[in-house]
Amino acid sequence: MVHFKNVALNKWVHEMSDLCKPDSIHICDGSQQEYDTLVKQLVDTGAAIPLKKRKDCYLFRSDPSDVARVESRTYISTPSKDNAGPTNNWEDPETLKKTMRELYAGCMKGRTMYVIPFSMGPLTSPLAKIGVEITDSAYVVLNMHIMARVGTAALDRLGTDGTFVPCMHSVGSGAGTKEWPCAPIEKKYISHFPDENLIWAYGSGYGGNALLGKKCLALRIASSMARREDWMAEHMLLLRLTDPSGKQYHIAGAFPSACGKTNLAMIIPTIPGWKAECLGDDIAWMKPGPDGRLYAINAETGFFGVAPGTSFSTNSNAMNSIKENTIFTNCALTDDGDVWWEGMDGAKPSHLIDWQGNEWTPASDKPAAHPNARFTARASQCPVICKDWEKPEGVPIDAILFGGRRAHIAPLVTQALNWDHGVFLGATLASETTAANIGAVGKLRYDPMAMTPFCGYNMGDYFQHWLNMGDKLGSKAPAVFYVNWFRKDENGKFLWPGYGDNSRVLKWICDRVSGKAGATETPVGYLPNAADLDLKGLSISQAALTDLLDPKLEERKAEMPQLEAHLARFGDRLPPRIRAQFDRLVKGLERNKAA
Ligand code: GTP
Ligand code: SPV
Ligand code: MN
Repeated sequence: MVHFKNVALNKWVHEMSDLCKPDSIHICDGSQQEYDTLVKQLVDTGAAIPLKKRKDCYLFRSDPSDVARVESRTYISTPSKDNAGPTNNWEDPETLKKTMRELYAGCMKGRTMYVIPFSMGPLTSPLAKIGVEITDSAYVVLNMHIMARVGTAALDRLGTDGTFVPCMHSVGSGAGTKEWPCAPIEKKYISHFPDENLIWAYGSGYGGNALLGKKCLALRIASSMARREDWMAEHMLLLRLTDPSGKQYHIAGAFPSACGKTNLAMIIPTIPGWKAECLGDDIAWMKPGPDGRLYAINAETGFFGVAPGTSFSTNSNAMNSIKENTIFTNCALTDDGDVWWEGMDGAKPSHLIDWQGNEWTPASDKPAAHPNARFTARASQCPVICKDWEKPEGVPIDAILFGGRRAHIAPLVTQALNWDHGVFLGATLASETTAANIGAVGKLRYDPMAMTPFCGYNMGDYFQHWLNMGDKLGSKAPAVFYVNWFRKDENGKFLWPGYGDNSRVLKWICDRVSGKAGATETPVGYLPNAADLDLKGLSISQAALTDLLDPKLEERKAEMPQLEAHLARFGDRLPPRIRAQFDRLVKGLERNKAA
């Protein structure tokens, strides 16, 4: 029988193995040998397909019912429903645990139970947190090897009495295939018990439902810890920009799932003299440092990136990050043994095996890769990874960006008037939904701070936490901006070229931070004039530019009832300072009409 020096860990692993009854237990050491052994097993069973064209790369196909996060089955289970708030599913902890214990009972018979000790954040960082995931999925172990600091070092840091976040996971049964077992949707549970720093997941093997260090620990549980401990756990990319004079800027950006964090994190600026380096593409943990500024670390060690749309023309740094040692999930397979997805460079192949294992030709009416097909690759493989990406103390943040997909209304870029207004811009972030969640795609929803699916407590309290952090940071708080690369014209065409040309917006942002760029104040914030943006070498029509920089005050006004209804959901948990921002905006829009 296994034994751990850490008393609580030892007790928990025994309890869970008594409940789940696995055939054997494997304690993960995080070594390359462990990775290779598991890969070989999965190749032998047919679950992993080696890619002839890419060194040490493997393709996995999930069950067609298990292709993305399931927000409808994700729970924040606090003793009082109010503490989960209006944006989370809630069930009382005792009832939920009883239901899930029945599902876990004997669920690992015939399977191996893997115990994965891991650290989110660099092991020596004061911000790091230790988790231990129990899972019956070898695929999860492989992904965790890439996405987190897995193995003996994490156990060592735990010592005999250190605390960890227990992350319980089983793919379950009742649906799926031999290669990808899972549970039917109504038996899937992604449950969080923030008051106990505990995670219980059952029934899905995909992404954030199963790699529990990511959304479950590093966002939902961490956000609730962060509130208690005065720091921030955010759905943010991290980027360093260096201007032509050598001055560095660090930017953190919160965009909803599949809205361009990976792209921006790896941007290649089209403006001369500016350099961009990637520090992270999904999760930032931020805390005020000894100098009073806000410091951020990347909680992860890899990218679990959206494959469709990734190409040498949209994100060559991502393409170069996934040349080897990469796991691909739900991509299409080419006849010569490579992966393919919609939006890749070059012509469509004339024949493929699609993500479900079926023959595919360009005449097919279905996509060859699933829209939420993903790659898992080490951050260290990114050609523009910043040398400081693992600095234990993190990097000081100069600007925070919020953004999302909005075909209308939201201008290319807006600067918040002050911190409270910035929190208001975050709290009213709206974006069209994507395939990263199982549900409707393209539906506009409010997604405060891009955290709707990831906030582990009442979002009204979360707004207050943002305000409190601003009070702590005072004049050293980062400047806040709202960006939108996704504005469309009347024909449904994007108005802004996006990608590398987003560097033009980043340059304005940095220049605003250092007081060098102009802007005009409007009721929705500071907007650049066309002359304030560096547009050299860009071919864009005057009409498109005017439209992109138009604050659309009349349309805003028409949207105010919806905005008010969104804020009203939080009832008396809505901070008065957010309400005051709303009132200020109403007055500003009225005054504009009068003028
Ligand atoms: P998660 O990993 O799900 O949290 O998402 P992410 O924010 O990292 O998403 P990602 O960067 O992978 O977003 C990919 C999608 O955004 C693709 O469809 C891209 O084509 C699109 N995208 C990214 N940047 C731009 C841009 O500047 N303009 C346009 N039009 N689309 C963009
Ligand atoms: C997201 O959906 O925001 C992701 C992918 O980053 S997953 O890990 O599946 O949540
Ligand atoms: Mn994400």
